[in-house]
Amino acid sequence: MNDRSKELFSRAQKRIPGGVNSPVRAFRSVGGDPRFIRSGKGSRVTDVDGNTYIDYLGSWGPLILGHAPAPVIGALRRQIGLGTSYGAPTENEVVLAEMITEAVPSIDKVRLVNSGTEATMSAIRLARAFTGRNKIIKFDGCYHGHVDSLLVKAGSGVATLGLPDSLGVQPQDCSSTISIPYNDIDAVHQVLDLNRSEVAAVIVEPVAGNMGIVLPAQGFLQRLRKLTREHGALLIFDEVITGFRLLYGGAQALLKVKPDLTCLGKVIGGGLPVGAYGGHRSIMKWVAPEGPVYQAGTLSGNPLAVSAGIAALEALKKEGVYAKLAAMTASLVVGLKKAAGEAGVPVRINSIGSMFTVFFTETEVRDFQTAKTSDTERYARFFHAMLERGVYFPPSQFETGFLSLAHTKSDINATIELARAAFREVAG
Ligand code: KE4
Repeated sequence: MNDRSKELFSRAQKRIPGGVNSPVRAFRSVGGDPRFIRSGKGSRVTDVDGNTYIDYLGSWGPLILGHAPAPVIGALRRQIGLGTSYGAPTENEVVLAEMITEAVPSIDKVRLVNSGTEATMSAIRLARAFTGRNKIIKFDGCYHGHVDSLLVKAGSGVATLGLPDSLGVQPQDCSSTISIPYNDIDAVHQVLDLNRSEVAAVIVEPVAGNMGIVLPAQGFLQRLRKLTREHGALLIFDEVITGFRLLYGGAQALLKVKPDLTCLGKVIGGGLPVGAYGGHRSIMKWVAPEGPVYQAGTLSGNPLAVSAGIAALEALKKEGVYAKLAAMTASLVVGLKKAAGEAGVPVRINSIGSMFTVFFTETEVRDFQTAKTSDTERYARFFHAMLERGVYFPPSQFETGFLSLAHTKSDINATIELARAAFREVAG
């Protein structure tokens, strides 16, 4: 029963575009009406009709500690009585910057912003200024926020320049952006050679999370690092999802590849709005007011968001945190694969650390083309079959599921049991 959600959704659509403040929340790719959430605690969320769900969305990544974790709530309680924003530097911004630079060796200096989009937008501007070049290479299926120059659909063939992927983005906004297939290192080589000394940067999700999970092929990132260095282009890792999610030092620590610039977000805000970009001091010194690359933000380094971020990172520094998350995710994945097999439903599950995606396809998913072989209609039916049973998966085949430190063995076992029934339901 979700009458109250339905009523709120019809009210919302009168005053908010699509009734939501971010498109993917509207359930358009899975159909049906979104559930309006009233509260979250630990591994669960409760909607306005009183239905509770084991939550694998985790607010699209930030909630690695689960909902309303005590360390973050405590930090917010201590801060809120001291005020919410001063528009002046604070000690905690220094503390968070020191934690990030200590955790990520490739980051000597870091600038806090308010979203992942601001982080990638600023990193691109900085790369263009630092190199004196214009062109950007990105990868099909990777999403870096709603930056005009990165809202690009792949042009046909590897050499053609990008085309706008949204109305309102002008052709000239993305005519310097080339989008090529993820994991296609030969295409990278070809494009860098074709655009010799014109490419400012290559921006990549080191583990892609926005086409569902797609892992970098063996050696892909290492060769990307080598090629960009040889061509004088900067390598930007968009770790908005993977930063402090896959390891305390992010995907770059796990995969042992050092980018020139890193974009962060989600986890480092502990559930409040934060983004960040950082890198080698020789590059970061170009950022205003130290250098000529302008970037600003009224609430950048906001005391509430920063105190939540510090509390979250302190909790993640504890011994064994990431091993526990990976082990729990692995047992969920094994159980889901078995449940799908018993129901005769072909799935491919990609996972790494505490991230996973159930693709409804028999094809190995290694880039956007293969991800798109998935049966999105069957995914939609599976999503609702699980939702009705009290399990909240991402409302899109091309998104990532997340576990948190609040998920328990009984959550995992219950999810697998419920999935057994859901897979049977969608088998036909
Ligand atoms: P935000 O501007 O949404 O904070 O971050 C943009 C962004 C940048 N880079 C990566 C790798 C990202 O995944 C994102 C945002 N992720 C999406 C879903 N995967 C956020 C959900 C939404 O758009 O509502």
